[in-house]
Amino acid sequence: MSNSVAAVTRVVCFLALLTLPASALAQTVRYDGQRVVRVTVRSEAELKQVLEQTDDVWSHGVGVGPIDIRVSPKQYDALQALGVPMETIVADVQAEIDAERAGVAGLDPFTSYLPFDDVQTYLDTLVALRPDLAQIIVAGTSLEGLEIRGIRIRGPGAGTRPAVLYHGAVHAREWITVPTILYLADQLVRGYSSDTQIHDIVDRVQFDLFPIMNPDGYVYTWTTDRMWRKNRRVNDVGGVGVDNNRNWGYQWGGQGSSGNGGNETYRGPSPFSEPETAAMRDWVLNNPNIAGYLDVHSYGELIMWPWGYTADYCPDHDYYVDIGRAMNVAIEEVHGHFYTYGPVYTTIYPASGVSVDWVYGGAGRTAMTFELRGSSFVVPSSEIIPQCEEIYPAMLLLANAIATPVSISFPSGLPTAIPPNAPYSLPVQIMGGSEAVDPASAKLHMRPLGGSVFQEITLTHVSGDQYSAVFPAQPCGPGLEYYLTAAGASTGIEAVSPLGAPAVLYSAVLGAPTTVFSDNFETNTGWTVQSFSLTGGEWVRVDPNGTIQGLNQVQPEDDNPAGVGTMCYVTGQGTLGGTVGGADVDGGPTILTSPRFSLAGMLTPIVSMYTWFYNDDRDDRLRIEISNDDGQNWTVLEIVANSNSWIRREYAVAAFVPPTANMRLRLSVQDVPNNSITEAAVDDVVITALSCPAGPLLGDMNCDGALDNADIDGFVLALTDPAAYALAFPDCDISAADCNNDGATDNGDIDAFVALLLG
Ligand code: 0X9
Ligand code: ZN
Repeated sequence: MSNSVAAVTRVVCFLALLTLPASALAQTVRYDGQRVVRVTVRSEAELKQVLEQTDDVWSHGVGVGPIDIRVSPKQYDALQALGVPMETIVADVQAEIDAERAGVAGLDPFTSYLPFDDVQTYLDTLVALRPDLAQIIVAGTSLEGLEIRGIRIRGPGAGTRPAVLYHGAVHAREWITVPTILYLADQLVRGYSSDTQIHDIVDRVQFDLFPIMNPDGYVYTWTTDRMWRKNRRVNDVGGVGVDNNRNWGYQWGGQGSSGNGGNETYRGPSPFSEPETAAMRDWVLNNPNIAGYLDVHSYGELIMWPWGYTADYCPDHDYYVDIGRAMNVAIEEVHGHFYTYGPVYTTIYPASGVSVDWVYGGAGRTAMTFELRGSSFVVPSSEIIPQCEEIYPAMLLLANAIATPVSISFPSGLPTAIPPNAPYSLPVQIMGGSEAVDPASAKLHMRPLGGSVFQEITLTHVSGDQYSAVFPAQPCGPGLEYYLTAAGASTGIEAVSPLGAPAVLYSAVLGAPTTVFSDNFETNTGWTVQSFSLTGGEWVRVDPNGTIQGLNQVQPEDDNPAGVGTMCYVTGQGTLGGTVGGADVDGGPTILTSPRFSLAGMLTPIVSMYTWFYNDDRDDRLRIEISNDDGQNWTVLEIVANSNSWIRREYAVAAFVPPTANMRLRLSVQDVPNNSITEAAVDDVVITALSCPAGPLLGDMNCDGALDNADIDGFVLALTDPAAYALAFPDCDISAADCNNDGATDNGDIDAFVALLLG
């Protein structure tokens, strides 16, 4: 068949499909009796056995640990025979697909899923509603000749402005991504005239939104195979489909991509070999005002950023953390769903040739990616609306972040503690971005920790872009929360720091942090070990010998690298050249208990420590507990699951037990039943608290220890003639006159003094 005949046939078939109601489009690939299981893989050897029992890995980060795989009944039986721990995520894939298909109805993208053409029609509908705001954009053409269509939304007015590019359905089967893009478009178009926030962002930012980046794959999931992921390329190396999220040209071909054309993560023959990725690349390059990019996937509830190809942090990691945390909070506020955030490599798995790596590393734009809701690629249509509602504020947040008119930063960092009873000034840098800064607009907003009303304090302009946020004198105590704002001079639009404020805030304690207890385990400070029914792996203080299982470090080779020295406590010293099972915990528990320490009278005591915990089958835990009655009763601080790296943990003691003079900590581990490799370690235990300087008794001007009328003369003298006061009361502290605690001795203290005298 010639190419043109093929094309005509395709069009005819396509038209034939269009005349049918969507629900009549029955996919021809069926998944009867197939299920998706989450298997906990315990070793490299087991991983090989497990992968032999599936044709479709749903989580592409395969390794020791949990993985999701689709299996036939026969494969499921084989897994059961292997005895690997697993749970069923989807009981019947075909039933799930059938239920989804039965629900397909009408043209509303938020009550059920829409086929490719209906998505296009919906975009046309939105454009027709507000042609003054919206237009159809086409990034290019897919391999099979479908348009990659989107919608551009921007308020009136000439001139370029910062833009964002968002798209869904890179992976064809991730249907829930499509309505989230449509929902954003819908909100912006319909809300422009009624919602001032939408009006404002649509005037400032251009939104280029493409619901379906992979049209051929998406159509194929409707006509033939609901579980199709890639595009529809017939590969020269065999197999069908290139993974459009492994085909981008930054560090293409590395870890987490495949050279095998039949593989779900096939990267293609060369970077940007696919028309869909090339079209998106060109869209980014041809629109240099695109400053923010978002690639929407499912599933897993994740917020991610570069890199995918390496575990190293990208240069803008801190900036991404700021946005990621604000998104996490914004999402959780809507329906309580918690989206984990971090770089692709460590948050989901290594992946090379992914879109965000190129858009950030190759084109220099802010690039993020989501994994949406679900425990399957088939998500019930009843979840479309809540999904759209919760991801919408996060989508707006990225647009806001890239379009902030000015930027706020802290050249000396942020304080964790502020000295009490005296004004404190924090250096702030405010730089112009798309606009100059309005210096008078720069403000500090602060409130007592957990308070409800913010006090507004205008920043002092030092010079140029340097400002100073002056916190008024505050009494010693748990502290305060705050955020900063500054506006652009021409529009008055505000930037906030931290992003997402006031839902997200900075905080600081008031007082001098002191170390109550600190142990790096280089010497014996009196920790004790007690074990029950233990056959191996008792807590011991050593310079550890590392042990390895497959690719995983089981016992660390070194003590906590962030601390000093070489020693820490581990559960059984590894034997050099020995097996991993030879020195891990068997039976138990084995319990490590600290010496007694006192937290009596301490403000906001904090316990911190570094722990290591490896458990290959994920069913054992490391328990960290605290006692305030010398070890008679114990309260759990945390139950730690597998996390085989040195991780710093921190606990605000008072949130668990009232601090007393009889505190102890303990860590316990067991492997019961004894069926796994279980190793724990602990290092650098530090306990800090705030101490409040004992100032003079306020108002006690003759320093006789009592507050009475005999203090009046001294008070008057202190206010009117400090030098005379110092002469008359040589042993007393004039700051006792600062009765309103604002750091100054002045007329502002009179009312407070009178109030103190009157009791
Ligand atoms: O493998 C992928 O491409 C992504 N996971 S998915 O299940 N949606 O296929 C993860 C790669 C990086 N993450 C995103 N780009 N969301
Ligand atoms: Zn995906």
